[in-house]
Order: sequence, then structure tokens, then C-alpha cells
Amino acid sequence: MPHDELLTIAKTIALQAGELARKRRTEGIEVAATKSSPVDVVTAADHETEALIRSLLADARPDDGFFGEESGAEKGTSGLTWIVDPIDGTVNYLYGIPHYAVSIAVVEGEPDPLTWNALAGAVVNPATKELFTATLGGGAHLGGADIRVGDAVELSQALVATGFSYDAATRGEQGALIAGLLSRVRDIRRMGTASLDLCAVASGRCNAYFERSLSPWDHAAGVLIAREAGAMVKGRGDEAPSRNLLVAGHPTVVAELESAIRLLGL
Ligand code: LIP
Repeated sequence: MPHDELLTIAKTIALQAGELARKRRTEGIEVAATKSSPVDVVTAADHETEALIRSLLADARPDDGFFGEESGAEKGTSGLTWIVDPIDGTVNYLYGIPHYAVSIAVVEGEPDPLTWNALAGAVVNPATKELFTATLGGGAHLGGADIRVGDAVELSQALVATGFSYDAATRGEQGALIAGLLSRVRDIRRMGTASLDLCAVASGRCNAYFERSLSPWDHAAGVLIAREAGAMVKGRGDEAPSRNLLVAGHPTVVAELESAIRLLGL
């Protein structure tokens, strides 16, 4: 199936799921459970939204695999797998901060961020109605407009987004690194939603983004959108972006940022 047809499925379902998440938010949200730590929360809306996405994908693409944050993985027979974060930025969503997203990507190959090849991706912020999309080789878009990564800047002029782990000890280490980085950059933004951080890089709203401990569903769509917007997105050394490390931005900025965070011990 052409990438554009896959994208149509991704964005149609993302918009529908986003509307459900937005509606549930207006009705009131409570923590349904915690996962890796007392602050790693999941709401009933996370589960309901992923169930809707999974059902719609099963109807549209019954032979494809599925890999979602809340309901896990199911292999398909087509060689394609849908990577889904039903509500990325869960803590923002819980607190009513209008900066969360539905992130849906379709990849070929194993559902492993170190090896997969993303073909199409959609990230929608239901609160702002902003829809970021990309197909492999087809460029990146916000609504109907092309988007491009910002121009090269000195690291000292760079607005850098980042995020932190749900594990308190790891968060402390990450905070110490940020303390060392802060005087080397324009400023830091911790906005709480990896997929939207990658879309911010793709649209020039940030010069760079880096984070460790991300899950595959956090970045599957956003990485494709950022790359199709001209950003470099990589992991440690020559690795693909993964839980180990994700760095994104104009290639020149990524090189300077990676050097700085390596010197700071990352
Ligand atoms: C979140 C990411 C964010 C990260 C948070 C959390 P979730 O994903 O989008 O970048 O800093 O710790 O992992 O848990 O809201 O799907």
C-alpha cells in the first residue's frame, strides 16, 4: 500500500482518537493505575483511546501487527506494524495541561526502533487541533503546510527541549546534567510530550531535543516527522534513536549538543 494511503489511515484514526481523549479530559480524569513508578500514571482514557485505535486499525489493516503502550504487541503477517502511543504526555493530560498527543506510526520490519523503517506517521495535539504528519520521502507537514527544521545555530543560541525519566534517581542524574548544560545553551524547554518535542524540532519551534529512557511509541511517529523536515535524529554514536538516547535537530546543532552532553557524562 502506498505510503500516502497508510498516512490517511494514521491521521484519520489519530484525529478520531484525539477527539475521544479530549472529550474524556473535559469530563474529568483520574489515575487508573501506576506503572514503572508512583509518578508513571495511566488513566482510563489511555486504555479507552488505545482500544479505539486498535479496533479501527484491525478493521482497516487486519494483517498488520500492533505495538501499543497500554495493550502490548501483536505480530501481523503483512510485514507492517503500527506503533501507537494513545496519549503521549500523560502527566500533562492528567493535570489538564493542553500539551499532549496521540501518536501513530506504521513501520516495516521488526517493531524494534533500532531496526524498523518508518513509512508514515501522525501526531495530533487534540487540545490545539495541530496535526503533524509525514511519509517516508514525502516531507513533513503541519496541517496542509510544509514544515522544516530550523537553521543551524551556535549551541549557545539553541533552544533545547528535553525530558526526564519516571524513575526518581534517574531524574536526579538527568537534572544534574541539565544543570551543566543550561549555561551552554539559549534555554531549556521541558514540555512533557516526546512526540510533540520532535514535532517542535521539525517545525523550528526548538533547535534541538534530546532525551533518554523513551519508549518506542513515544518517538516512532515524531522521529519520521523530524527527519522528513530535514532534522538529524540519532541515538548514541551511530545507533538509531532508542531508549538509550535520542538526539534531534539541525545536524550542526546535534553535533555540538551531543559533544556537550557527552562531556557532561551522558
Ligand atoms: C512521556 C514522554 C516525555 C517523557 C515522559 C514520558 P508518556 O511519555 O512523552 O517526553 O519526558 O517522562 O515518558 O509516559 O506520557 O507516554
